[in-house]
Amino acid sequence: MTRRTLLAAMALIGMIGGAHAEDSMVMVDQPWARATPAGATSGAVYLTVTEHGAPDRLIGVSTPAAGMAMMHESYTESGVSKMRMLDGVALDPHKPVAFHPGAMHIMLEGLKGPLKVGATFPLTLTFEKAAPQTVTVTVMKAGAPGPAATTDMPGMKMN
Ligand SMILES: [Cu+2]
Repeated sequence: MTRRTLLAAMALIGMIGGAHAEDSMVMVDQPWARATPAGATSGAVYLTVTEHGAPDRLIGVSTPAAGMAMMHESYTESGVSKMRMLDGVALDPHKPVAFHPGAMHIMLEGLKGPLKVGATFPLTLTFEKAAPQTVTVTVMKAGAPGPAATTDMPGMKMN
Protein backbone atom coordinates (compact mmCIF):
# COMPACT_ATOMS: atom_id res chain seq x y z
CA MET A 1 0.00 0.00 0.00
CA THR A 2 1.44 3.34 -1.00
CA ARG A 3 1.34 6.28 1.32
CA ARG A 4 -1.30 7.83 -0.93
CA THR A 5 -3.74 4.89 -0.80
CA LEU A 6 -3.17 4.62 2.95
CA LEU A 7 -4.26 8.22 3.38
CA ALA A 8 -7.26 7.60 1.15
CA ALA A 9 -8.22 4.57 3.24
CA MET A 10 -7.88 6.58 6.46
CA ALA A 11 -10.05 9.34 5.03
CA LEU A 12 -12.70 6.77 4.13
CA ILE A 13 -12.65 5.29 7.63
CA GLY A 14 -12.97 8.80 9.00
CA MET A 15 -16.02 9.40 6.84
CA ILE A 16 -17.68 6.21 8.01
CA GLY A 17 -16.89 7.07 11.62
CA GLY A 18 -18.35 10.52 11.19
CA ALA A 19 -21.59 9.33 9.63
CA HIS A 20 -23.30 8.69 12.94
CA ALA A 21 -25.18 11.99 13.03
CA GLU A 22 -27.17 10.79 10.04
CA ASP A 23 -27.99 7.41 11.51
CA SER A 24 -31.05 6.65 13.53
CA MET A 25 -30.17 5.73 17.11
CA VAL A 26 -33.26 4.79 19.03
CA MET A 27 -33.39 4.10 22.76
CA VAL A 28 -36.35 2.34 24.35
CA ASP A 29 -36.80 2.93 28.08
CA GLN A 30 -38.86 1.36 30.84
CA PRO A 31 -41.16 -0.98 28.95
CA TRP A 32 -43.95 -2.16 31.26
CA ALA A 33 -47.44 -3.58 31.11
CA ARG A 34 -50.32 -3.76 33.53
CA ALA A 35 -51.38 -7.10 34.93
CA THR A 36 -54.57 -8.48 33.42
CA PRO A 37 -57.27 -10.55 35.12
CA ALA A 38 -57.80 -14.16 34.12
CA GLY A 39 -59.75 -14.39 30.91
CA ALA A 40 -58.81 -10.93 29.66
CA THR A 41 -57.95 -10.96 25.98
CA SER A 42 -56.36 -7.52 25.75
CA GLY A 43 -53.64 -5.62 27.55
CA ALA A 44 -51.44 -2.59 27.10
CA VAL A 45 -47.71 -1.89 27.08
CA TYR A 46 -46.15 1.45 27.94
CA LEU A 47 -42.63 2.70 27.25
CA THR A 48 -40.62 5.69 26.15
CA VAL A 49 -38.87 5.89 22.79
CA THR A 50 -36.13 8.45 22.22
CA GLU A 51 -34.32 9.12 18.98
CA HIS A 52 -30.70 10.12 19.55
CA GLY A 53 -29.71 10.39 15.91
CA ALA A 54 -31.48 11.36 12.73
CA PRO A 55 -35.30 11.51 12.53
CA ASP A 56 -36.96 8.14 12.26
CA ARG A 57 -40.37 6.59 12.61
CA LEU A 58 -41.70 3.79 14.77
CA ILE A 59 -43.74 1.70 12.35
CA GLY A 60 -44.55 -1.54 14.08
CA VAL A 61 -44.75 -3.55 17.30
CA SER A 62 -45.06 -7.26 17.89
CA THR A 63 -44.82 -9.76 20.72
CA PRO A 64 -45.17 -13.52 21.10
CA ALA A 65 -47.35 -12.78 24.18
CA ALA A 66 -50.32 -11.76 22.04
CA GLY A 67 -51.86 -12.53 18.69
CA MET A 68 -51.59 -8.90 17.69
CA ALA A 69 -49.88 -5.75 18.93
CA MET A 70 -50.56 -2.28 17.64
CA MET A 71 -50.01 1.36 18.47
CA HIS A 72 -53.08 3.09 19.81
CA GLU A 73 -53.92 6.57 20.92
CA SER A 74 -56.61 7.35 23.47
CA TYR A 75 -58.69 10.45 23.04
CA THR A 76 -61.98 11.85 24.24
CA GLU A 77 -64.79 12.77 21.92
CA SER A 78 -68.02 14.26 23.33
CA GLY A 79 -67.02 13.00 26.76
CA VAL A 80 -66.52 9.46 25.53
CA SER A 81 -63.11 7.78 25.72
CA LYS A 82 -62.08 6.30 22.43
CA MET A 83 -59.00 4.77 20.86
CA ARG A 84 -57.62 5.05 17.40
CA MET A 85 -54.92 3.01 15.71
CA LEU A 86 -51.68 4.69 14.66
CA ASP A 87 -49.79 3.30 11.70
CA GLY A 88 -46.63 5.07 12.78
CA VAL A 89 -45.19 7.53 15.26
CA ALA A 90 -42.63 10.17 14.27
CA LEU A 91 -39.40 10.15 16.26
CA ASP A 92 -37.71 13.54 16.31
CA PRO A 93 -34.15 13.83 17.58
CA HIS A 94 -33.92 14.16 21.36
CA LYS A 95 -37.69 14.36 21.87
CA PRO A 96 -38.80 11.42 24.02
CA VAL A 97 -42.07 9.91 22.83
CA ALA A 98 -43.97 8.48 25.79
CA PHE A 99 -46.54 5.74 25.62
CA HIS A 100 -48.39 5.94 28.94
CA PRO A 101 -51.83 5.25 30.44
CA GLY A 102 -54.51 7.52 29.01
CA ALA A 103 -52.45 8.50 25.99
CA MET A 104 -50.55 6.53 23.37
CA HIS A 105 -50.16 2.88 24.27
CA ILE A 106 -49.25 -0.39 22.66
CA MET A 107 -52.38 -2.48 22.59
CA LEU A 108 -52.13 -6.23 22.85
CA GLU A 109 -55.04 -8.20 21.42
CA GLY A 110 -55.48 -11.94 21.71
CA LEU A 111 -53.32 -12.42 24.82
CA LYS A 112 -51.92 -15.95 24.94
CA GLY A 113 -52.38 -15.88 28.72
CA PRO A 114 -52.95 -13.42 31.56
CA LEU A 115 -50.16 -10.92 32.21
CA LYS A 116 -49.07 -11.73 35.76
CA VAL A 117 -47.33 -9.30 38.11
CA GLY A 118 -43.58 -9.75 37.93
CA ALA A 119 -43.65 -11.68 34.66
CA THR A 120 -41.72 -10.47 31.64
CA PHE A 121 -42.17 -10.89 27.91
CA PRO A 122 -40.37 -9.65 24.80
CA LEU A 123 -41.69 -6.88 22.57
CA THR A 124 -40.12 -6.03 19.23
CA LEU A 125 -40.28 -2.52 17.83
CA THR A 126 -39.62 -1.87 14.16
CA PHE A 127 -38.52 1.41 12.66
CA GLU A 128 -38.35 2.95 9.22
CA LYS A 129 -34.54 3.30 9.39
CA ALA A 130 -33.14 1.86 12.60
CA ALA A 131 -32.76 -1.88 13.08
CA PRO A 132 -35.58 -3.61 14.97
CA GLN A 133 -35.20 -3.66 18.75
CA THR A 134 -36.51 -6.28 21.13
CA VAL A 135 -37.05 -5.12 24.70
CA THR A 136 -38.20 -6.92 27.82
CA VAL A 137 -41.56 -5.79 29.17
CA THR A 138 -42.16 -6.15 32.93
CA VAL A 139 -45.69 -6.70 34.18
CA MET A 140 -46.72 -4.42 37.05
CA LYS A 141 -49.87 -4.61 39.14
CA ALA A 142 -53.22 -3.56 37.67
CA GLY A 143 -53.70 0.17 38.12
CA ALA A 144 -49.98 0.82 38.49
CA PRO A 145 -48.99 4.28 37.28
CA GLY A 146 -45.74 2.91 35.86
CA PRO A 147 -42.07 2.92 36.81
CA ALA A 148 -41.76 6.69 36.50
CA ALA A 149 -44.08 9.25 38.04
CA THR A 150 -46.55 9.16 35.20
CA THR A 151 -50.05 10.21 36.15
CA ASP A 152 -53.04 8.19 35.18
CA MET A 153 -55.21 10.40 33.03
CA PRO A 154 -58.95 10.01 33.28
CA GLY A 155 -60.43 8.00 30.50
CA MET A 156 -59.72 4.59 29.18
CA LYS A 157 -59.60 1.71 31.60
CA MET A 158 -57.41 -1.09 30.30
CA ASN A 159 -58.65 -3.96 32.48
CU1 LIG B 1 -55.95 0.65 22.89
